[in-house]
Amino acid sequence: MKILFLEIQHEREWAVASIGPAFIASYLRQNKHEVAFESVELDTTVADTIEAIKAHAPDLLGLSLTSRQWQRAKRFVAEIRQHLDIPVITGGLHPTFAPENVLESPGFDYVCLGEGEEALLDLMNALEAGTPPVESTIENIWVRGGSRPKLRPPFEPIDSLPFMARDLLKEQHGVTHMVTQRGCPFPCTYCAARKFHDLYGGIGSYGRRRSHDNVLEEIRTLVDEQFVSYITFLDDTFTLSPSWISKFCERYKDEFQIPFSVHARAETVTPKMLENLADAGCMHITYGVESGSERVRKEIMKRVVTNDHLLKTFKMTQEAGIMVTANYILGTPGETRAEVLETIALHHRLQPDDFGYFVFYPYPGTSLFEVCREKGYLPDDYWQRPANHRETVLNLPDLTKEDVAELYDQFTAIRETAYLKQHGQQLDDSGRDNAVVLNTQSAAQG
Ligand code: B12
Ligand code: SF4
Repeated sequence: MKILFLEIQHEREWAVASIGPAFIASYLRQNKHEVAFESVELDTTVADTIEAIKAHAPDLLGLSLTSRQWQRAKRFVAEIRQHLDIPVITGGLHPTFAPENVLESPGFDYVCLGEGEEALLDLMNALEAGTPPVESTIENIWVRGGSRPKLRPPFEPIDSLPFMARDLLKEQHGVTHMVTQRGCPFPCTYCAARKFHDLYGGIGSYGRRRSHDNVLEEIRTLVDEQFVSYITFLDDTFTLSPSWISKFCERYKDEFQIPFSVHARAETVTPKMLENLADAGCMHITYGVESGSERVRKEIMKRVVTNDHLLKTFKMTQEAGIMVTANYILGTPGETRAEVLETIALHHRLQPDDFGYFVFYPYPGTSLFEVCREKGYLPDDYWQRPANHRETVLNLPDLTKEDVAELYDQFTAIRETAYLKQHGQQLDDSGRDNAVVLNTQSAAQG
């Protein structure tokens, strides 16, 4: 049986958008199913997509969706299904935390809640056997018209998952993406990623980390098979466990000389850890700063780190020879204009090598989404609007839309000045999108 994953590009094209499907693909292949990916580029029409689907001749269509991809995916699937009678399943962040909204849209037959490897295999086996589920009897799979399914526990042992199907990813110039863990235990109220922990509450722990042997074996295999120039560790908080990091650094540097980057939380790093990371080849750490106001961080975002701690951590990281990216969020519910200005002030003191700035967007399932809903800050057409990080969708009492736009422009101006200083040339339009020019991923809203 064959599944075709449609990779729905939106706004700008992302170099790698299908980590989840690449994990699933490997697992399905191991179980004798066929998998293909088809990228729906920004200029790809529905008619082009239909032709591409026909050429692949799949038995099932799969889509992995973040909230940003959702609006375009919804339109495409509705139209595709008017022409093709192929069942559609979707999974990933958005369908997991807004399943009812997805299943209300025409064309979607199944939503996968949470991890997809075993659930999709069970569904494909059932479809292949000619017994498609009519109720949500397969754990994690919500059938259109059925009730919410039970969840199976998170996959264990995580080391037994096959390595991602890299042949399906569009990794370029030897830049390789690695995932060594699933889950992040922190309580950040704006974060969609942490909601997986809540989803699995009572069933099993979502937080799992691969063993050093397993991670190093994957890198070894890659190095044997292809040119690897740089590794981007995509884990939400790579520095979660000091003992894991210490052993990893020791073994990694003995075997590889490949530079890499990670995402971290300032509270989780120590001078010794930074020294070890730098020694092993870590070139770049992205920290979520989010706000310059300790009140906003503590009361609204549930992040208790102090500004002093952030300043020390940034200094320590740069002194260890590691470049630093800071990510900021502006326009959270309850934040004032003066507090956003505190973020700008802190940015000037932190002096990161690069930074990303994101207007707060209330992702379904997050605590702050609930706050916005309860307080009436969400627009009436919330579910019809595309998610974005450039302008606020909220009707906030303490910050007007104009305030947020003007403050966002202040960040853009700072960025342009920094960029001109560094490169001596104008930013082109493609470089303006959320300032992800040098930065690949926000630990916060990205
Ligand atoms: C890698 C990553 C990226 C990469 C690739 C993104 C992508 N996948 O599209 C890059 C750098 C390009 C990126 C960019 C952005 N990202 Co990003 N990113 C991540 C990150 C750190 C890891 C995702 C990942 O690969 N996880 C590992 C895999 C194994 O897990 P998974 O994706 O959940 O997949 C499993 C299940 O969900 C399920 N599943 C997934 N898809 C499918 C499909 C089917 C058919 C089935 C059955 C099952 C299934 O099975 C998988 C295996 O078990 C997550 C944080 C996180 N922990 O999820 C944020 C995250 C997904 N990103 C986020 C955001 C906001 C962004 C940006 C908007 C950032 C910005 N501010 O500009 C952009 C836009 C990206 C986009 N395409 O919409 C949010 C999404 C929130 C939401 N509700 O949509 C997250 C959750 C971060 C956060 N803390 O809130 N991102
Ligand atoms: S924002 Fe970062 S540290 Fe906080 S829960 Fe999400 S991934 Fe973890």
